[in-house]
Amino acid sequence: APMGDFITGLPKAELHLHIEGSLEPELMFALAERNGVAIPYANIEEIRAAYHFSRLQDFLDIYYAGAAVLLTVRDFHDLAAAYFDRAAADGVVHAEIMFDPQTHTARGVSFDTVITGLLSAMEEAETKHGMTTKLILSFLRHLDEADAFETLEAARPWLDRIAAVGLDSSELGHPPEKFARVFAAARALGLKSVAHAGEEGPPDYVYQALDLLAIDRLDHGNRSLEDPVLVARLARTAMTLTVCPLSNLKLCVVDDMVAHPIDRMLRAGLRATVNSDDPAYFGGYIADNYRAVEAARGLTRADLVTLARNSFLGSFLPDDAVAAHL
Ligand code: ES4
Ligand code: ZN
Repeated sequence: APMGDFITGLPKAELHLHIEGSLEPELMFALAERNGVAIPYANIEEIRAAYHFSRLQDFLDIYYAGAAVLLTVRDFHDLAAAYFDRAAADGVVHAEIMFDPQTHTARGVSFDTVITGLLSAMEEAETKHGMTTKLILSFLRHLDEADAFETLEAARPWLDRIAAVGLDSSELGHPPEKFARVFAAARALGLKSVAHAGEEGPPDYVYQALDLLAIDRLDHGNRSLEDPVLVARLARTAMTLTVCPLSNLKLCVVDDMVAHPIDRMLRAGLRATVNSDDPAYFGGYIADNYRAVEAARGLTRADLVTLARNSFLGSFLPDDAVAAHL
């Protein structure tokens, strides 16, 4: 398909990717065997068959259970290496990947084990694929503020290799304000910040992420469209939105891909980007996400170029590196 080749060949940055969400059923099964960890599936087909969700929490329950097979430095390396190989094949030349340290420290896997494996795969990807990479430490918002502060403390020896903090997991009932002090502490340490907001949560959560967390980038942000004043502010401030179309479909943030708002976001002047979120769970990597909205919404080549351009503008690369990609 000519448009598919155009999309794959378009150099792009991935800005919204949970590395734990890139754990494919094949690797989950292999790691379960390698580590002697029991998983509630008899085979790979059963794993795939479990991936039907009607809301964010349905997915999160399965995603946290799947992560239980990740134990060693090598496991985290293999997980991330598989993602970088797949992303490179989709034309990703820069990737900013999120990880959820608390998912692992809660199971007795140390912060250092997790980050050592991820960093080694990042270094390898830079050499093997000529791509650049950055790491984002994401706090789990269903846990309390003290747990997030402990996680930030565990990150202290690694701060020169962490670009930003993030905020993910169950959005409803866990507003950004809960983490205002942690984000202020992270900013004081020189970290940038992102937060999931407006995925299931209301526009008020997006205002909180802007005003109380001072985020540099907004993950999802779909429900901002319900508030024209908020849309105007996001456009005026050139806030990057990391939109994830296949995730939106699987988690019922949109009812149908033909109703996806990606082109409305662009027409409203928003700096929207397309990303894969949890590709092993949502049915595709970044080029699949571009193709899905291109097909459903009739995006033009100029729109696709704008989306890819926005991904570099919204990245945490230094200005000269961004300019080299435009
Ligand atoms: C996530 Cl799609 C999504 N939303 C919130 N938290 C997450 N963690 C992993 N994927
Ligand atoms: Zn996400």
